[in-house]
Amino acid sequence: MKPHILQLNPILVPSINARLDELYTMHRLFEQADPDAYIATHGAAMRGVITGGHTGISRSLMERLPALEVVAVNGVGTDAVDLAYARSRGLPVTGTFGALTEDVADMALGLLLATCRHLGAVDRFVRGGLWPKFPQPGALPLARRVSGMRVGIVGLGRVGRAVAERVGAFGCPVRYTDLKEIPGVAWAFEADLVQLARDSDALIVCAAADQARDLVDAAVLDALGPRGFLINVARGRLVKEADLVRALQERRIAGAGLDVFADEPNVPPALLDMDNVMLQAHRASATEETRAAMGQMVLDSLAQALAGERPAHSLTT
Ligand code: 8YV
Repeated sequence: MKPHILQLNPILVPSINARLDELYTMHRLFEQADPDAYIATHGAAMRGVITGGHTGISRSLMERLPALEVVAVNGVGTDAVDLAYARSRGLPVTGTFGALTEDVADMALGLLLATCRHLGAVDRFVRGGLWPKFPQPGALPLARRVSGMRVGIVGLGRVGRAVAERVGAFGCPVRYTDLKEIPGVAWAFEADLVQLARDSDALIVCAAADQARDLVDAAVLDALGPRGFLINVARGRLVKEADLVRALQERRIAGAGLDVFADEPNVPPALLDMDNVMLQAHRASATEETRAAMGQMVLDSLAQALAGERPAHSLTT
């Protein structure tokens, strides 16, 4: 009999879905009209869970899955999984560590370039037929140069390093902050986030959210200042969203590029009308290449755990 697997989020790679269907009896909770009733009926059979980084899995759902042997996160963020509870049950929680680094760093660069160079606002200007109506050069404000700007990285993990390397190629001096100084890296450490913001033209949030929230607040934004930009490709709750909205409204910072939000898919309405803000829909890892690699890691983790081995990318066991 094929093992039963509960899937909480869709996977968008057909070959991965086909392989899952070949190997397992798949229970796709997101297709069920009444998820709660579905768990009540089928929960006891589930040996594995597949979830997304942002969705994770609650303790209460894990408690309803007594036969569970593995939680495979199709992502790198494990902040939405109750890791302590998983550990107490000896459950491996796996991630797709390393698979999405390059894409997330690319997204950070895309947001930085788009925000500083007004790509979204000018795209709307051209599409809206405004160029022929306002052909004079002064119709659009001057943008800001990315090359050479001082970049502060918040969280020098895999993604933070990949961002630092990329902006290095743009001639940007880089400093970073993290829980502690990381030996052997080329970039200067700054323990104090407010000081890092003061010394940066752009602050790029790349930190894990397991132990942190509201890192970037009004004090940090004021230190970044009216010529500073904030980019976030990590988690929305690392930034105090109300403080960010206010700082943008009052032009206390120059602009923001955001892929993540505190209450996805809801975006603070005030941001929608701002031309100095570039918005994405939590898309940093959403390329065919990366999602295929992530899906393969999910398949590997399930196979290893269900064969009684410790999954290579387990965080908890
Ligand atoms: C993914 C993420 O969008 O890796 C993470 O933690 O949040 C994202 O890269 C998500 O996990 C896809 O399911």
